[in-house]
Formats: sequence, structure tokens, C-alpha cells
Amino acid sequence: GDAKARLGIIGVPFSKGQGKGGVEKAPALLREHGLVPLLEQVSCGQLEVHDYGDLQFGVDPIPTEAPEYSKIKNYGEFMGCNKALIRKVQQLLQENDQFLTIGGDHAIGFGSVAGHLQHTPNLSLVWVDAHADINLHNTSESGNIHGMPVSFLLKELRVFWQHAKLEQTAPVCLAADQLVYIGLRDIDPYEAYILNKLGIRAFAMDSVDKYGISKIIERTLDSLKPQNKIHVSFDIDALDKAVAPSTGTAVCAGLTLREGISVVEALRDTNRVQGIDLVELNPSLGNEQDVNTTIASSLEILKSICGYKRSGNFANIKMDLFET
Ligand code: 6HN
Ligand code: MN
Ligand code: MN
Ligand code: MN
Repeated sequence: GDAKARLGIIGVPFSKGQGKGGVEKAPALLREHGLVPLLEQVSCGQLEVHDYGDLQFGVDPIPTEAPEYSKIKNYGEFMGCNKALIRKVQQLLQENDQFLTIGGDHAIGFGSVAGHLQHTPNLSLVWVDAHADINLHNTSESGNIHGMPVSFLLKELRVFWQHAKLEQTAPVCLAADQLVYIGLRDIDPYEAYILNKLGIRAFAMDSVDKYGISKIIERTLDSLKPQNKIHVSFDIDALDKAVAPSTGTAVCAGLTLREGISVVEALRDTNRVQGIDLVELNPSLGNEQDVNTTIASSLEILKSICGYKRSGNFANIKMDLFET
């Protein structure tokens, strides 16, 4: 059969992008729930999973020429973690065909996608989330940097982050026309302004309701350059509270688990998904059943991205039953 594809996993127990503790426990918890053997099983032996453990990271200083960054909560922690992640993702891609980053909060979406871009400049990004995470330091109402990672990635918004010296840490950036959002339903006014101004494709929940998820998936795939690799950044709060209650910024009326699975199955079937994030699972929120439900949903999403087929999979069976 085909050579096995290699998937590298990195845990990023970072929680300083927002105010709630607990989200840093998700990588260890998903491992405890058998993440690694599960992903090897569902891919019917097609995937060789390498767990690189948890990222080690430090704190960067706030640039002295940018006093306005001190309005952002934990900028130094954010930059320290993401610089380490940018390097680590490049290592993962040298040693594997695909990588999975497990958060932590969504602030790590910057380092995960930026690291990916430095290895593979021809990249498209699908951001599955209730939120747009595209605030600037001067538009954020909360000061929480998990609401800003996308703005660090886009070429069109670099001018607003001059003091972050991104040309040193992440010179390759993303063009706004290679970003697609799915699942949005809680967009800040300035975020809506930015999305509109840059003409970013954003399929909010009203579009999902109006056209159905299969149409949204079709339009998503149509808008990505067919030669590009794909990064899927999946914020578990994209899913409805009923299936993902244990998350820090839950919003009602989200994607059903089936809609979430449909999205990642379709992306997976392009064979172009090279980077994946699963973020914002917070086991300190909700009761035991909430936590178990959210873990189960997270694992279903990851299973599907990694090759689980609801229609069955006989790619790697050993016995040819109808032979002779
Ligand atoms: N997330 N737009 C809000 C903010 O604080 O900027 C919410 C951000 C949520 C971020 O869910 O990854
Ligand atoms: Mn490579
Ligand atoms: Mn997010
Ligand atoms: Mn979110």
C-alpha cells in the first residue's frame, strides 16, 4: 500500500490570551483520552502519529517604542509563546507531512499558522470559529489577545503591528483572499469593518442557515487556490453550546456537531490539509458532563480531519475475502 503519512502533534498549554484558567489543561486531557492511538486507529494505519509533547516557551518584552501594546493583556507572554511555536511548527513540518497544534487558547493560532506559512508560503487558512479573532490593539474591547491572532497573520494588517517586528519572526504572511471563516456569530463592530474593508470571505451562521452547510463548504473550497495547502484552525466554540459547553467564550446557536464534521471531512478530502489547530477546550468550565461532552466533540472533529470516514473505510484490510 501507500507509505504512511506522518502527523506531528504539539501541545501548547497557553492560557494568557484570555482571562480564564483551565484551557492550558486541554493537551494533557486529550492525550489521557487516547488521542494518539485514536488518530492512528481511525486512519486505518494510514497515519503515523508522532507526539512531540508540550511546547516550552518564555516571555518576550513589550517593545519600548510601543507603549500602546501594554493595553493588550499579556503581550509579552503571547509573543514569547508564539515565537517558540513558529520555530517548532517548522521543525514538525520538516519531520512530518502534517501537524496538529493543540491549545491552549486561540492566541496560539498566530504561531501555528505563522510557522506553517514560513514553511509553506502557498497556504490557505480556514478559521472555524464563533469569533473572527481579527482585532487590533486599538480595536479590542477586552484586551484579550486570543481575539487578535488573525490580525498578526494578514499582509493587509501588518501596518498596524509595526512595533511587533513581524518581519523578523514571521516574514511570510497571509493574503486576505486566502482566508475563509466559517461559523461566525459574535463579531465586534471594528472586526466587521475590517472584514468588510478587506473583502474577507466570512460565512457567518446566518449564511449557514440560509444556504446549508454543503453550499458553504462548496463556496469555501471554490475560494481557495487549488494548488495551496490548507490550514484548519478549529476553535471548539464554533460548535453549538449543546455539544461544546466547556469553552471560555461560548456563544449560542452554533454549528451542530454534524455540520462541524462535514466541514472538516470536506477539507480533509482535498488531501491538502497540512496544518490543524484545535483550541479553546477548557475543562475547568462546566460540570463533569459538560467537560466530557466537549472532549468527545473535540475528538470527533479531530478523528474526521485525520481520516475517519462515516461511510466506512477499507483502505488497509488484510484479507481478500472474495479471492479464489
Ligand atoms: N476566541 N471578540 C472578542 C474579543 O475579546 O476580542 C472575543 C474573542 C474570542 C476569541 O474565541 O478565540
Ligand atoms: Mn515538509
Ligand atoms: Mn477563536
Ligand atoms: Mn471563538
